[in-house]
Amino acid sequence: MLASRRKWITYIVLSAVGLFFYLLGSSPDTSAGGYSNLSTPPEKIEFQWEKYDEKYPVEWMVSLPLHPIKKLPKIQYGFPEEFFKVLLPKQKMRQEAVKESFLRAWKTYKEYAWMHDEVTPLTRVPLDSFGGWAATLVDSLDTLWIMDLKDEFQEAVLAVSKIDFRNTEAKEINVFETTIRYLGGLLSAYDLSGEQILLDKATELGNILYVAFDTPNRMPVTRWNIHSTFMGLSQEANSFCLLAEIGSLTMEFTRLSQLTGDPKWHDAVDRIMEAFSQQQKGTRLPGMFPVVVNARAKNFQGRVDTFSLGAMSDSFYEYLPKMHALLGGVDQKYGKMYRYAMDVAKKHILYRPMVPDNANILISGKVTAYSETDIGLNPEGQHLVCFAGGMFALGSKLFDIPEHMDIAHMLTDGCTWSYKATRSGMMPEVFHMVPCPTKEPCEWDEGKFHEAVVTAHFFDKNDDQDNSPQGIIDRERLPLGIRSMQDRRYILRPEAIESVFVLYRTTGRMDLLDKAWEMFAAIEGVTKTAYGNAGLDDVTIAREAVAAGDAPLSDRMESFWLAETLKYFYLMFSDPNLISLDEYVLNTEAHPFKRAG
Ligand code: DMJ
Repeated sequence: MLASRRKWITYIVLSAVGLFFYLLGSSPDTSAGGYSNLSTPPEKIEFQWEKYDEKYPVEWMVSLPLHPIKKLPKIQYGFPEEFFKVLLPKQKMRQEAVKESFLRAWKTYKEYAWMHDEVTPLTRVPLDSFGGWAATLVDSLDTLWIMDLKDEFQEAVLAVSKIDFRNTEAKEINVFETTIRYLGGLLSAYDLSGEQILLDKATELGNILYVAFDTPNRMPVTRWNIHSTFMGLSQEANSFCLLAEIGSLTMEFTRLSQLTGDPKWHDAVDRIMEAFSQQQKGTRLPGMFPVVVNARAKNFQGRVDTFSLGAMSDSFYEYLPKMHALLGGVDQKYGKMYRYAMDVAKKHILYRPMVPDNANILISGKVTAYSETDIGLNPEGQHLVCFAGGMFALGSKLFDIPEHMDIAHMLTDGCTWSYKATRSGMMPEVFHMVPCPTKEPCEWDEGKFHEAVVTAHFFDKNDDQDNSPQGIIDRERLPLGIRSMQDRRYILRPEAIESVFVLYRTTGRMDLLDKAWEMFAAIEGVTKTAYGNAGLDDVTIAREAVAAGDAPLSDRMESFWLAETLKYFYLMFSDPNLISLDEYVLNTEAHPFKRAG
């Protein structure tokens, strides 16, 4: 009794903390815009990093590991000749449809928001949501190259040369978003094209971002008030810091060091990862880290004891195997940390949901660790966590863990199941299911599902409504298997197609081609506007309503639609040798970096 009261209190406190961060706009779920100062009056500053006097210079630097210790295992499936003759040509039309969608958005961006961060897909208005450095332009560079839009690419490169990263009207810089979208975009476009200006710009931005690491313990300020730094005020890392924001700067900073030969960026992020690796055993859920950590105290072991592979944590785990690949396996800590973390995630975070078709799927949830032995599962599902299938597939190949490939299949199928389950054919941002008692399959039990639906909607009870299970299911338009939806939007996110793509490239599972096409057709069918694609506010709206022009669309098209979602769809239907995973490793914004070795 006491324990369950304690759980409720903890749940309420954690929800309040979550809400606090959400309202602050501090979730790495970037739908809120990434900058919390959109409404504050703009103040133009020019940050002259060349004249910046470091307050806490490093005394020694870790050198950049250059040569792979051994050849890493092959990642991609060996597609047979027959595939190239028969199946691949059939994908051409699909690929063209994806390219057409990209071009529609790109043209609107060019015409109405060139050099701004985004263009709004309904009203065609420019929006500066990420520092005003032309986020869509930089984020899309490599997609232009990959889609063989070389003229548009050259025009964009010319425009990149005019971006001045020393100027921003934003008061606060989100270092993580700036790193994955801008730095990642520039580095990848350089890796693909060899255009020197792209590396020069990446270096300019890297030098500015390096100043965020000038703190007493060399942990970076992740929500960075660039104005006060410029005014000469000293800075400290944040004491409430999201795991993903501090723990996934590694790939971009390391790639910059690899390409320039200057080890300082790699050194900066290696210090963070060394600290994580030393503290991995000491958390409430040893092996994993809480979603909020204290960078100011360099304490990564606990603040809020919620653990997840999803929002606020995601790319921290994603970057462990990817760093192993990027460094050619030279640094052993990444593999070690990954295996440890995934053993724990497998045991506690992944769950099998009870579904009407008894599909063989897994969902990645959330847990709260009350103590090392009292660990409570929150059977949540998120679009953001759908990257995990791809991560398990990559990790399975890189570290030779065959069992992880089974998990990769089940997690990815869990996401495609969730797409198919809704009336629009798209997965909601956040929802809850009913977990089976174990990870073994369990039979569908309608009574149990109804009970879960009623409990989940206990606080929404209203005497004027039908509060029976069926009444709630009808009113909320709940698909069977989903007991509640906390966030009904689909905001053009990439994670599900990302896993479908990685799983397809690693296993050659051919049914994924049709699955991917179904997903694309659903998304394009509902979110397409004359000027691009717009996020959908409610995925439970039937396609017929949408066809009648009744889709509740929101006037936002984040840069990841062009940088990630459309790129993954395009690569899905392309020759598997285009951006082979044996040659490239993609950052969390889908920017391919050349692998060592
Ligand atoms: C992207 O910017 C990145 O994939 C990030 O890691 C998480 N979310 C968005 C897209 O959903």
